[in-house]
Amino acid sequence: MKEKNANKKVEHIHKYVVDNTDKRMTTNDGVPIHDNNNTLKGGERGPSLLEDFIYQDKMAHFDRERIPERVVHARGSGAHGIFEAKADMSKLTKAKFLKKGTITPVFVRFSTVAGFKGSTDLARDVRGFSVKFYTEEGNYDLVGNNIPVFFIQDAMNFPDLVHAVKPEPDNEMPQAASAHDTFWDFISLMPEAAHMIMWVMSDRAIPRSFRMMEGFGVHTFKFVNEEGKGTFVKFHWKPRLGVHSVAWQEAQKISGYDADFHRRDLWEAIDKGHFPQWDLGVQLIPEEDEDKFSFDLLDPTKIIPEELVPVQIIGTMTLNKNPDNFFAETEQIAFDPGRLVPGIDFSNDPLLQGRVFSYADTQNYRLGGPNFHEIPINRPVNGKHNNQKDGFGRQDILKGNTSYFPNSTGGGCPYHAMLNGEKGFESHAEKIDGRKIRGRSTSFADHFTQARLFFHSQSPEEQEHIISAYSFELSKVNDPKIRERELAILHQIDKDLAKSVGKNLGITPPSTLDPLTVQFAKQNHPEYPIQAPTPEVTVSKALSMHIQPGEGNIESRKVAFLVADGVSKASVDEMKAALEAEGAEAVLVSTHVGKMTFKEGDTEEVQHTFLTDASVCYDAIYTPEGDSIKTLMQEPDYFQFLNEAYRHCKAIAFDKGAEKLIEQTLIKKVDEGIILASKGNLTKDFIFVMKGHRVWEREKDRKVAV
Ligand code: HDD
Repeated sequence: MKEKNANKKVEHIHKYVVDNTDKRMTTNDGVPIHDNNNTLKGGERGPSLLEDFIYQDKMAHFDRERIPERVVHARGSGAHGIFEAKADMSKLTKAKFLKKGTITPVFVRFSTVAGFKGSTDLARDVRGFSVKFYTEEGNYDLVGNNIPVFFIQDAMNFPDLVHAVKPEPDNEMPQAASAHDTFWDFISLMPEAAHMIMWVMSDRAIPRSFRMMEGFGVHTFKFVNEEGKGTFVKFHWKPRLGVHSVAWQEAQKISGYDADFHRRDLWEAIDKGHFPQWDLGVQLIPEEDEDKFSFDLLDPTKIIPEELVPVQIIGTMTLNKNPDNFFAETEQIAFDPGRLVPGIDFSNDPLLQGRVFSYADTQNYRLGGPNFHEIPINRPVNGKHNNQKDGFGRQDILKGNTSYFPNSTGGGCPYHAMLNGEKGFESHAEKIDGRKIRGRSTSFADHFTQARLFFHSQSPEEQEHIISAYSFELSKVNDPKIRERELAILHQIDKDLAKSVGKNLGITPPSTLDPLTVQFAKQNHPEYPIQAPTPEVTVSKALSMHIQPGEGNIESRKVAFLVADGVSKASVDEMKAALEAEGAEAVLVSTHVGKMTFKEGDTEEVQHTFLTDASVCYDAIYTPEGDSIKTLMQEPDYFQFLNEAYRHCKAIAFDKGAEKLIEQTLIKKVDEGIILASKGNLTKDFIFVMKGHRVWEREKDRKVAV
């Protein structure tokens, strides 16, 4: 078979793909079904008969169609793709899939964390970024997030964190939201969460698209080379489309217009051939430099600023095929940071060490037992050979009478790699010498320096969004003591930040940490609070998402063309051609679906209307010229489109004759993001502004509230 965009894994699972086209319906045993509408009855109006095995076959399967959703990251979307290694890393790692020029199939799953499986894509939340590499030496899973740090430092706290953020246990509210008492109670008692929370309150937690977010392995891992030498490594995924977000008010509205916004965006992009790409970057730290920094490399609440250790690009991932079946692939894929291949190893990060148990354990439960490795999407492309046998759902038929090792009956097979002079996975032979303790290193006790670094690295507009996010979330908290406790933490990070949030909450921020916060922190660090070490950098450019007009690209961005019958085809076509030349997409939004007639007499089918769509679902807005302008003048929802786009700092273009519509909007100033045909080059200027993602300048004096 040669499927479009096939790779070794896609070919590997092809034998399991079922196509019902032209096939007769059968039971699960292959018995042809004559009538799939009626149960077997005693007489036309009579009772159903127990012997109706065809009904039972159908219903019994249906009754078991749901499996437990993931305890976290339940809501996700996935795609197939390939990873191409592009740099020579052989001095540092023996991982074969990282050998320059090697192409490895991957399956990626993006997710939100807190919401249930059917919750909105646009929740304020961390996004999961999991990649399964089907390498020639087995599956390697890089199970990361779109935020480079984590809430907690030790896996022991993970169930508590998740219980706190999930809907509250008595009334199961709220859904897919952290804005509630139990979450902020936990967070305000866990100062180690301060850094991650700052990221979650930033626009990073409401991405424009899965395709426009970074991914991070979070922990420090290890590369191990042929000689057994280790090098610390942090993994970064850098999206080719740039890192972009929506605004919080947009996120809330998008959830209503299209709760599947991110899922649809990924699916449609791949379907249309806009294959999303990420470069894989690494920060490398020689083992000798482990103690060189003001923070601990093993602490998952810390980044290594890119100014200290630059990110080197070592490969590129391209997602180029949608799954054939959501459940079989995206739902049943089992990720596990404990799946390593030779050349990559864990560090001693206590969060990572704890994860290694949890994932395999949860898959055993969620996927119904120990044979989840045999589900097609989870199978390694290089095959598996061992003496594991039996168990629920076993698929492989193990040949012969031998299922133990050592054996002579099976010729000693499957054999240990070492017996044949080959090499299997060998753990990095790190020297370990310590007492057993339940505790934490003092080097993990500085909780605020990097939260401050993040806040200070943001643009003024990004900082404003962070202030609004804290204000929104804490306003939803009912217990005033919790609000005040969190404000005390903010005061430790940045006094102005605390003051601004405090103003919105009607509280003066306390100047010292709450005694309860200190009491809990002391349980991990008896000497808490410590004197924070001096950081190497206080601002890091890589932490801000903001770019200048013209700086980014507009590939696959969606532009709403606001039209009605009588619109000029020439005006539509010219802008469309210019946008498509840059990879962007024009979508006609009109007063009605169905046939729309152009001024020139041609017609076009329209799928989107002012009723079904809103400007929050688009990146930029264009009003072409034509007789349609008269209709739009009478259309309140047209003005709502413009006002909202203006509020959210988007590029808005008007062709000849359309600019008079501005008078009826809330646009009071024709800034650089309002592009008029009468001033300059309409298409070029529009694209230039779109390339800056938003016209942030506008936030300063915008007075529009829609
Ligand atoms: Fe986790 C799922 C990412 C800490 C326990 N986690 C899960 C997924 C992602 C992450 C992306 C979804 C995988 C998928 O798409 O199927 N988790 C992280 C990151 C963490 C992290 C980046 C910190 C750096 N997780 C973490 C800890 C524990 C877990 C400390 C427990 C000790 N995570 C799980 C889990 C999940 C999971 C319970 C739920 C479903 C699954 O594993 O497959 O095992």
